[in-house]
Amino acid sequence: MILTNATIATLADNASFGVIEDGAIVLEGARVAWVGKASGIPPEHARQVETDLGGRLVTPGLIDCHTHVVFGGNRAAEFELRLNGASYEEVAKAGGGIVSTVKATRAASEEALLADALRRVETLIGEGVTLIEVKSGYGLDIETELKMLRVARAIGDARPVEVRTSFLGAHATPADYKGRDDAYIDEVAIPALRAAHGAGLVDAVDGFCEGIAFNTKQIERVFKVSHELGLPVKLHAEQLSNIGGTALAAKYGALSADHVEYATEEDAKALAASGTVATILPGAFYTIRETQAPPIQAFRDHGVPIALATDCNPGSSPLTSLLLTMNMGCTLFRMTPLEALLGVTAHAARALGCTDRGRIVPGHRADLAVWDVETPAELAYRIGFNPLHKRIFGGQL
Ligand code: DI6
Ligand code: FE
Repeated sequence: MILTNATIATLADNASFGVIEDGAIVLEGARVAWVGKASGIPPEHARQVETDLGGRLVTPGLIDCHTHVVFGGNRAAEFELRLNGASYEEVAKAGGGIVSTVKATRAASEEALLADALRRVETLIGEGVTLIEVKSGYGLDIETELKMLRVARAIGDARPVEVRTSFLGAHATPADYKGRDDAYIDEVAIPALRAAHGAGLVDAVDGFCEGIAFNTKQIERVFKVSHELGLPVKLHAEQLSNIGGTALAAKYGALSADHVEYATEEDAKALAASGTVATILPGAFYTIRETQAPPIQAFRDHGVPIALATDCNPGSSPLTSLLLTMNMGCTLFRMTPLEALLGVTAHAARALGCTDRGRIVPGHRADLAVWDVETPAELAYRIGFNPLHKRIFGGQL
C-alpha cells in the first residue's frame, strides 16, 4: 500500500518535526518501506494500491509509555476527600489511596478487569494510540499480580494495540504487611516477579520509590532480581520528594525514570550518562496539585530524552487522553510542541525499549496516525479536541 497526498511529520531526528509536504509512505506488511516526496516514489513501488490522504498530517502512532489501566473500582470518593482538604499523602496514610484500589482489584474477575480496562484503552486508541505500557501493582499478592498481567496481555489480543507490561509489585505495602515493608519485598514482590516472569508476563520491572512507598535499598533488591532475570527496569522516582530513586534508576541503566519532579541537575546528568528517558506525567502533577515542576531545562541541557505519558490510574491521574497530556506538558512545563510530540512517539518508544517505533522511517513499524490538522503543533495546542482522522496499525487501516 502507498499513502499519498500526505503531510508527513517523520520525526526522523530530534531536531525538527521533519515535515515532508506532498509526501508518500510505502508500507510493506507491517513495516514502512519508503518515505519521501510523492514525486520521488521509486519505480519498484509505483504500482501498488494508493490511499489518498487528502493533504492530511501523518505522524507516528502515539505511544502511552506509562499507564496503570488495569484496576478495579474507582477513587471518586478519595477525590472528594482531597477536595475537602486532605493531601495525597494523608489519604494514603489513612488507608485510602493505592490500598483501596488493591481491595477492588483483588475482588474483580479477570473478565471484569478486562472490560473496564478496554473502556480506557479504547479512548486512547481513539486518539491515535498504537502502543501502550500497562503495569501491575494493584494486586500486591502473587495471584493478583499475575491476574493483572494476564489482563494486560489480553488487551493486546482484544484490540488492535500493542501492549508492553511492567511488573510493579513494589508499588505499595498491602494491609497484611503493614510496617513490614522488607518482608513484603522478600516474601511477595520478588516471588511474584519470578512467577510472572516464568509465565512470560513481564517485559520490564517498575517500582515506586517514595517516602510513602519503598526506599532505594528495597527497590534495589527488586532491581537485582530483574537483572538476574534479564529484564530491564524503570522507576517511579522523585514524584513527591528526592530520595535517590533517579540516581538508582541510572545506576541500573533503567529504560526510564518517571515523574521526576524533584530530580536535580545531578540526577539529569546521571540519566544522560545512562541513556535513561525522563518520563513526565503532567496528569499526576495536575491532579495532586503539585507545585514543583520537573527540571525540563536541566534535561534539555544534558540531552536527556523526555517522554510524556498519561499515568492513567484511579488515584493520582485518572486521565485517558494523550493529546491533553501533550497540551499539559507544554502549558504546565513549557515543553515545546515538538518535544511533546517526540515525548509520545520516539522517546516514549525508547522508554519501552522499542527501537523500531515512534518515527516514520524505513524499517520502522507502520503504526501511524492521520490527523485533520495542518501542522504538528496543532496536536498539542487544543484542549479537549480530538482531530484523529484514522489510525494505521501494523500497516492495516
Ligand atoms: N505513582 C503514582 O502516581 C501512582 N502510582 C505511583 O506509583 C498512584 C497510584 C494510585 O494512587 O493509585
Ligand atoms: Fe504511575
